[in-house]
Amino acid sequence: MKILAIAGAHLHKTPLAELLRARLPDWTIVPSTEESARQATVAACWDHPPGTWSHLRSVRLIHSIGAGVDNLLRDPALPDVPLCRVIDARLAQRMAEYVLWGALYFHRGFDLAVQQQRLKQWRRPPNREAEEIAIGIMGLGEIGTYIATTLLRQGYKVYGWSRSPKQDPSIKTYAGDAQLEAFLGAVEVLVCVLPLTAATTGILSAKLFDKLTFGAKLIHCGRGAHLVESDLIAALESGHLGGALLDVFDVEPLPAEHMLWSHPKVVVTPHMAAVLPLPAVADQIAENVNRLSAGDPLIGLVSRTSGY
Ligand code: NDP
Ligand code: OXD
Repeated sequence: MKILAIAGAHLHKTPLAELLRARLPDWTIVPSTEESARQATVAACWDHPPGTWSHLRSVRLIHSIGAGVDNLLRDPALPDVPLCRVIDARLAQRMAEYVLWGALYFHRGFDLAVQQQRLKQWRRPPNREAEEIAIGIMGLGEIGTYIATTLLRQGYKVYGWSRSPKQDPSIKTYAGDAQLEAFLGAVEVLVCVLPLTAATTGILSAKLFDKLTFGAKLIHCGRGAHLVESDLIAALESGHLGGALLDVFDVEPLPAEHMLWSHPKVVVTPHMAAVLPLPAVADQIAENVNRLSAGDPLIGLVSRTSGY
């Protein structure tokens, strides 16, 4: 049966179904909660509702509508069928723009200027060359490598950390837990674009912050659960961390009463670092549906063992 189910309450209000119908004219596109979705062989998901998999018992391909798959893998009922995620250079470019903005914000002292404006203080922040600023990227995958290239082009000194060793002549790379401390000690702006897995949950903690140089800044656009928020606040209060640009949170939307909203050293953004336009998402899902039918290799296939 050529039925594709869309799982995720907010998705039903978007034109995703129409975009998929235009690309897959011989497929029936239905919300995952409909009776006919029981026969669906493909599911496209973001924040799928509880009980999805007891309803969609015929799926042979599950496709995330974003780059991350942590919300899918967290579900113990997830069927053991190929799971794909979105990979797109435009998504990586948007993330790189976000990180570049953050790098400039801290490097050029806009953080200080904003704080001083509140106090009506006229004081020039130090003027430093980009090449003096060492930026470390945690996660050198599709997005992290794009960010590295963007920052290098801007003149920054770039360091990267990943699970497996990388051979990249343009940046200094570190791999695995054994080299994490050396990586952290080398950087003054830390960027997190890791996937959320068992190994990376809570990685942005006091233990990690202590290994950064005094006054280091954090740009976090991975997942909320990477960050131990109370440790971040303590590190900001002690001055060990000089500031943070945060795009992702444990609870999203960030609750109105959360102290991060008004912390003077924190910029809060609403999980906006990169949102891929739905036509691009639909293109990849349709491509993978056609590949599945033809028995061709799928794009963005996730490894269940590594969790990303
Ligand atoms: P990839 O799978 O392409 O890359 C992941 C990188 O993280 C790889 O370099 C991998 O190492 C590294 N990594 C994974 N686990 C570990 C570990 N335990 N220790 C060290 N390094 C590790 O993912 P993407 O680049 O496509 O996306 C990364 C994440 O960005 C997504 O999972 C999502 O959470 C986040 N994201 C956030 C968005 C936002 O708007 N805020 C938008 C899009 C994505 P190796 O190379 O060795 O495998
Ligand atoms: C994603 C995201 O994973 O938007 O695509 O966070």
